[in-house]
Amino acid sequence: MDNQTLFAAVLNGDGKAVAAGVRAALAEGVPAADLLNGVLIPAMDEVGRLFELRDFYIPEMMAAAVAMAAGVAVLKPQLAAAAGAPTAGRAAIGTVKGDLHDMGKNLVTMMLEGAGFVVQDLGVDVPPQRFVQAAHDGAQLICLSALLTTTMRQMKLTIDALQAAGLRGQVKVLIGGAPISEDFAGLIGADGFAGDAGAAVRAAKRLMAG
Ligand code: B12
Repeated sequence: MDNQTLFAAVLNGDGKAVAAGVRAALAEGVPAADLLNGVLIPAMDEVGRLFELRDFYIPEMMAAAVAMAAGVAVLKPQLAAAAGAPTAGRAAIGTVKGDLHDMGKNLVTMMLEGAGFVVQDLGVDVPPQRFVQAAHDGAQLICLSALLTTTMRQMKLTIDALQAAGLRGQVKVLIGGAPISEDFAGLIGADGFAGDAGAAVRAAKRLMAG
């Protein structure tokens, strides 16, 4: 299956074809990161574009997400192995309150685990107090994901809640998600931002080092 067919299979929400296509490409020696960054993620960007144009509605967007997840599941062992050597560090990650998008978070989780972090995945729609609890429980790195402009402010509320609980000095806060930028991270007082899962690992290591 060529890249175009794989791309189309994600758009069609055909998880079986996506998993088979990814397996075949890996067998041909295509690097896992190329399949992820060159085909699967661009396919989701196209889904977002079609949704904006109202060519796609929620069911199509959902089906494409499930199909992409089927491909990511096949890539998981290789992506994790490529992430690097073990590093000490305990992280907690979640998609902020009001936000149900979890694929970016799951990829970041996978890559952090591959890099040797012990990661507690708090899931989606996570209220600030849940992150505070994770910090109480010993997480050194709090990772926040948001995909909606309307939920970005939950990141600031989470940082405020860590501050109010007296834990802000003990943890580093790393944020990401499609609408998030370095500037926004600076604005709300986060310690770091990363635009993709590979960069998230580099940022996490940098934050743990100092
Ligand atoms: C799939 C999808 C859905 C699926 C989600 C399924 C799931 N299990 O996640 C469903 C159908 C449920 C959905 C629902 C909605 N969605 Co939606 N969705 C998308 C879509 C098409 C893809 C998102 C995705 O998974 N991308 C692939 C992943 C791998 O990329 P990523 O999340 O950006 O993550 C990467 C980086 O950002 C970064 N990263 C992510 N998190 C973190 C965290 C940390 C700590 C770090 C360091 C890095 C990092 O690393 C990741 C890996 O490289 C986007 C369009 C887009 N291009 O983003 C719209 C999009 C995000 N959705 C949108 C909207 C409007 C909605 C709805 C409000 C629609 C509605 N009317 O109901 C609902 C909201 C539901 C809710 N409360 O959350 C809009 C948001 C617009 C805006 N500006 O706010 C978008 C942009 C579509 C569009 N173009 O209009 N959606």
